[in-house]
Amino acid sequence: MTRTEQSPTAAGSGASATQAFRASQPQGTAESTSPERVSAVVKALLDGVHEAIRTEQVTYTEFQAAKQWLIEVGEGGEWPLLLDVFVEHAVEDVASRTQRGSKGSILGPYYLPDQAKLPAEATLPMRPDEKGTPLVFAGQVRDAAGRPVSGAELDLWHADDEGYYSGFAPHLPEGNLRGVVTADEQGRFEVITIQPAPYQIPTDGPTGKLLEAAGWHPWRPAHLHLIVRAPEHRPITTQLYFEGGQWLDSDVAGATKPELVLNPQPHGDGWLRSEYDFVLEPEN
Ligand code: MBD
Ligand code: FE
Repeated sequence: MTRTEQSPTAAGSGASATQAFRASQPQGTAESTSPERVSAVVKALLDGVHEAIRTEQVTYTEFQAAKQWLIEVGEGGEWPLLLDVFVEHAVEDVASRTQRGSKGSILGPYYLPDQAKLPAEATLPMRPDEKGTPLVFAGQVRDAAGRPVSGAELDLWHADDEGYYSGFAPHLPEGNLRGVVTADEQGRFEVITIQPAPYQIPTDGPTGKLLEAAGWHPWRPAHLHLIVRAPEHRPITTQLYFEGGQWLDSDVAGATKPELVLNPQPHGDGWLRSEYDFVLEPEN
């Protein structure tokens, strides 16, 4: 076995994230963008780059270092990680302007489709000795008029107690801490899982190298990822954080919102329980 197969290195998770992203993309997305649109967006982007170069009086040495680093981002398969950490929150901001249901947040690089289908009361797939504080996550999905959305789906995924995601860290079983929960007739769900740890950007890859070079910390606060969907409703991609959690005020990915913070309460013998309700708006 090579090192990347045994331990969750940047190269391992980066390559997997690139593969997962490619597999998730419908064909023809780029081809369908009009020349006018490409021209407008790329011009604005380049204007921003040129402006930064002039303002900061960027030197040839710095320009060539940047080129070298960008090549490494591609070679390490870290484009999904880098873009989701530093750019996606602005795209989500634009998308959310037309969103009236529950607040959304960024998808990030570690979503995997087609996970285990689970009933409304379920335990996420986990190892028999899964570490971490047990957490009951319960709530209800309603529509904009306050009616329960029967049979809504919660596609749920999160890191383990060491901050690693299954599918992107070779020591974890496939599908660990991932599942698609179908809510009951009342739109209710109750899921048993464990509280995830904060996530650290791998320090041994180009994204980590940039963070270190800039003196920025590499952390995201602990979070649950969700896509909540139901027929004829606009799906919500979101994340939920934990009250008092470290890095909540300085998420490296800039993806926290005050509405997305859970406040879990003690629930029996060392367990936590948290409730969160979702509101889905009609499609279009
Ligand atoms: C994550 O776990 C994540 O959610 C995002 C957005 C970026 C990097 C790692
Ligand atoms: Fe995440």
